[in-house]
Amino acid sequence: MDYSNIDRRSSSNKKVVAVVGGGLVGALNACYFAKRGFQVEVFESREDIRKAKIVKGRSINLALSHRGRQALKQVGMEDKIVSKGIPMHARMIHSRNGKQSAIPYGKKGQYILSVDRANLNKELLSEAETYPNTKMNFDHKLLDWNAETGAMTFIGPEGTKEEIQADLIVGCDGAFSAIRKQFLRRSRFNYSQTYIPHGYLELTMPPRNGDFTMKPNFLHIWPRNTFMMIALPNLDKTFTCTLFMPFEEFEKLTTDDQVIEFFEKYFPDTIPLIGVEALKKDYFRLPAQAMVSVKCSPYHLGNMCVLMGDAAHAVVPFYGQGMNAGFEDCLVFNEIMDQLKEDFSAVLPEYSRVRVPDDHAIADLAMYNYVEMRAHVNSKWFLFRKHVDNFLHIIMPRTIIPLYTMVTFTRTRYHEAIKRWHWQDKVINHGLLISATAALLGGTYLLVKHPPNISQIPVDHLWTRLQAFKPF
Ligand code: FAD
Ligand code: EGU
Repeated sequence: MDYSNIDRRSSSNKKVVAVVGGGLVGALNACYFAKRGFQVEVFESREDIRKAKIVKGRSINLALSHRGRQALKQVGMEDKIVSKGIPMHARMIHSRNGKQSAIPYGKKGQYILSVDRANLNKELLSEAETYPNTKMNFDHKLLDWNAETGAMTFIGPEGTKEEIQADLIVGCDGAFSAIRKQFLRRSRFNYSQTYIPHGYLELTMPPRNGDFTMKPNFLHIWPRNTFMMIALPNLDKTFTCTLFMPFEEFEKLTTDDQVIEFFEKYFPDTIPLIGVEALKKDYFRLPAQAMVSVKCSPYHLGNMCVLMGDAAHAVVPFYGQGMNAGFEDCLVFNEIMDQLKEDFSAVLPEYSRVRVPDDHAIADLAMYNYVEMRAHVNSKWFLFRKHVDNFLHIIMPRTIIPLYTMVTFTRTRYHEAIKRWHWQDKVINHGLLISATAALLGGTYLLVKHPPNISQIPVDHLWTRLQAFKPF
């Protein structure tokens, strides 16, 4: 443990920071503020998940990539989390006929990790608790807060109301943030939310003979346009499959037989792996969950409140970046705290100025990818696009960098990744135009220089030749 920062600052720094929400981003933020020596109070509406018997919540596992790892590293948590993650070096594309094709994410060392959400959350909460200046308040649900005074009202474990005051409120209370409600009443606060027509459902693929039933070090994908399934490996040798499908379609499948029929049509190779009986049971265990995209700005209110993670920007999961972006929020805020010497009245507006364009950019990218996948991504198209991307990168490694590479394996600011992507598109289109023009000119030159003697070929022969030339 590195307490050097605290020792240096704690004597002068006794400000109280209230972190509202003890989910992934809240728990990480608690570590960041505790490391700086603040008096940290975490308020979480649920009970302590480390003691809970059943943990309900969203997605069982998540893809952790570079941005998230960098943010964990800063509080000394990277190795601990990575050691319990399962590397995924490539995607495995499953075609309808059962064929599997692997497409690497990049070079050897470039992989993403499948991590268990509950474990990640527990480890971060425990890490935050190792700082003596952190206090955890579970079973504390924020009801409301006063944006004039900063006073927060919580419902405590016995149903009693508690009033609490802090110097800084950090809203990490997720996509339906209660902290954000006060922002909505302010002038010049922008807000938009969009529910996509798709829902998601999680299914478990059990191990067989104590081992994984599919190759573990891959992100398995079944792209079927409107329907899509993704599977990530778990340490217990199961896979968690996430089925994405329009709610309309979920509603059509009401009986066991319809479910099996549907899987036989679209995901036949998964039936024996999940098991017919398990599939029938799992499918109806929970209703399909909704996905929402939330954008807002600014992320701060005066010099006393700031939003991070899903509370600031819920994104659809089609880039595997929601948590990674939320973790990077903490890292960026920390960098600005260094630059501006922890002066909240300067740090908060600067954080909004720097971070809003990037979080909006990843929200847009995730939504764009959702539309793209739904519109025309079957397994052939997916394979083709990734091969083209990789090919262009190999022939022009410094000019063309695939978008997912910038997003997943670098800390290139999200909005700059988009800019660069548009620029690369232009370069590619110019390249194509130049090649086409050169081919046309070259071809014309050769024809002029060596004209074929058409008069010697019978007309009907020419016609059959022309017919044989079918470009489509
Ligand atoms: P949350 O995890 O929602 O945590 C918010 C916390 O606040 C909760 O603990 C909640 O109990 C608490 N809370 C809420 N209201 C109150 C209140 N009033 N008072 C007190 N506490 C409160 N991201 C990735 O990076 N990679 C992936 O592969 C990935 N896959 C995903 C797959 C799916 C299907 C989904 C839906 C999301 C996925 N995400 C992924 C996104 C990721 O789950 C979120 O971005 C991440 O959980 C955000 O963390 P958070 O802490 O901001 O919010
Ligand atoms: C969705 C749900 C493949 C976990 C986007 C790729 C995701 C994840 C992709 C979920 C896809 C889609 C990328 C990663 C990742 C790909 C990515 C999506 C993890 C563009 C637990 N996406 N996801 N892109 O490139 O950059 O492999 O639930 F199918 S990881 Cl939708 Cl890298």
